[in-house]
Amino acid sequence: KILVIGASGQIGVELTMALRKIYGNANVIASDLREQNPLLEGTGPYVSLDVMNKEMLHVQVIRQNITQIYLLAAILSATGEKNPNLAWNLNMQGLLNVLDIAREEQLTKIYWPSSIAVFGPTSPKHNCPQQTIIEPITVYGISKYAGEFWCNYYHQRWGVDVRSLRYPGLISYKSAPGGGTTDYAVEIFSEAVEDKHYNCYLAEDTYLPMMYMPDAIRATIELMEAPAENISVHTSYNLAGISFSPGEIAASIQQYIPDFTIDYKPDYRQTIANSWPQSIDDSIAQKDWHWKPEYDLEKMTKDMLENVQKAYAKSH
Ligand code: VAH
Repeated sequence: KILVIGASGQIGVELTMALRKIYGNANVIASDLREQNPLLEGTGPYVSLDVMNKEMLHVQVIRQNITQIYLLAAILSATGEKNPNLAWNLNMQGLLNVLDIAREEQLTKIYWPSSIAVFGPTSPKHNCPQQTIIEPITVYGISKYAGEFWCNYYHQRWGVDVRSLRYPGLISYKSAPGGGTTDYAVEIFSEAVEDKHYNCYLAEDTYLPMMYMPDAIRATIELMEAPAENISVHTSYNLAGISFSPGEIAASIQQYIPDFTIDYKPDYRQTIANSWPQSIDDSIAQKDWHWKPEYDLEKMTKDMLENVQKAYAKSH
């Protein structure tokens, strides 16, 4: 039985749906501090849960006979800079609570996402390798990097099978992101459809590593289903999809919406974006569990626009 923590979030909703498809609705319990996402309503069990409350979490794990946990509750990079203490406390304590319970209850597998935000200004900008200089400048990045070493520690010391991916910025239409620096690449689609205009908070040529959600979900499931002996990285795997800039994604949208316009007014998030690599080397994921992304910028833009337009037509 699987428990998904943070199931109402951008990744949580789609991962819960994908896991339910594979393992059966009743075997995947969605949980969140927030209300259940409407997309999950009626599709399977839901419990209200605060990952900071270790006792409550522990009781649920025992009561529901949980054997695997996917921990997706976190505060992202931009929100984290507004409230560093909260970001550190939630991102760290949440993970430690789950790892402790995994050890005590001998859970079979844990999933915890890291991010390309672990990298900092001194890391290589292009094809950033798995092992390199890592000096993050955001509290989110610091918490993810520290978390990676906690995962590795619980694996080495107590044999906890915890697996992790350094996600790039994720683009999706089912459930909105919240508080990330890469959120512009999601907002740009709804603004293009609704207003034919977008005010972008990053500069035109800010290249960042990105990925379309179907690829991210498939990567997660492929990693979790890989035989344990294939897993050579016990901190977190580099993962790559597409790299593009606001200027490039705007041009890609203009192929479908020719009168779409965009303005660039960089804010504090520009500093965060500038500190990250522009592209990622994920050759170890390719080698260990045969990772291969499916979506390029063209294919993603087409699918995103179709779905955002469909949702817009429905609500108007
Ligand atoms: C953020 N989307 O912007 C997240 C991500 C690649 C960064 O982890 O904070």
